[in-house]
Amino acid sequence: MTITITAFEKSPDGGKGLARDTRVRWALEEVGQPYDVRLVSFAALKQPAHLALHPFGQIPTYEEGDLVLFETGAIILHIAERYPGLFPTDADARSRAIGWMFASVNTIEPSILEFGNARLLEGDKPWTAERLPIVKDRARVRLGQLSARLGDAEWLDGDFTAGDLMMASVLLRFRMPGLLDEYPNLAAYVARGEARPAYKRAFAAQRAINAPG
Ligand SMILES: N[C@@H](CCC(=O)N[C@@H](CS)C(=O)NCC(=O)O)C(=O)O
Repeated sequence: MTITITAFEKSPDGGKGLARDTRVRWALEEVGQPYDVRLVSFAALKQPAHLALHPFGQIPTYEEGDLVLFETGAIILHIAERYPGLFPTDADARSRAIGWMFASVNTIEPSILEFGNARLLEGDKPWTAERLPIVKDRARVRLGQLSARLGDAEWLDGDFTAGDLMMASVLLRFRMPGLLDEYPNLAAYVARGEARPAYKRAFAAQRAINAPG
């Protein structure tokens, strides 16, 4: 069955892999599933045709036969359940991997989104200079906790799983403000993710659209 995902016609990050279609591409590359990409403009995201697929008018979406999904956590959970390669066979280990997927989007990602909003959307407000360091420190708390748990391990819980794929994808967002490099083990963890051939293919595919030539 053909898999079709949506991605930005022109990603605001210019192809640095931060747009969330990259994590879906990565998952599909890990499990060896081919996919088509439908590019969507910002205007089209908010039009009825796209809103029928994604109620919040965002990318990525995922279509496979009659199935339509939005939310990268749900999409990657689906891919990991349907195709071998991203979940351990042991049932408990699989549940723990799902736990890390939730942690990535529910515990770690909000802190970098809050920082981004404070810097970009509220950057001109009089309170920004005071608020930014507070928000940045809040992100550091989460990164510090994650760093302590990862320690010297290669991946979060044994072999690479969908939990690592999600976590490394989320952590990439902490690189640009310089936060990731404050935690060398997390920076190395992300680099291990980026070194995977499946990630490289996913990154190259999104980059070819957003930064051709
Ligand atoms: N929680 C959602 C977030 C999706 C999201 O924020 N997508 C961004 C691109 S990475 C988007 O479409 N932004 C445009 C908008 O919100 O108008 C997920 O993980 O899929």
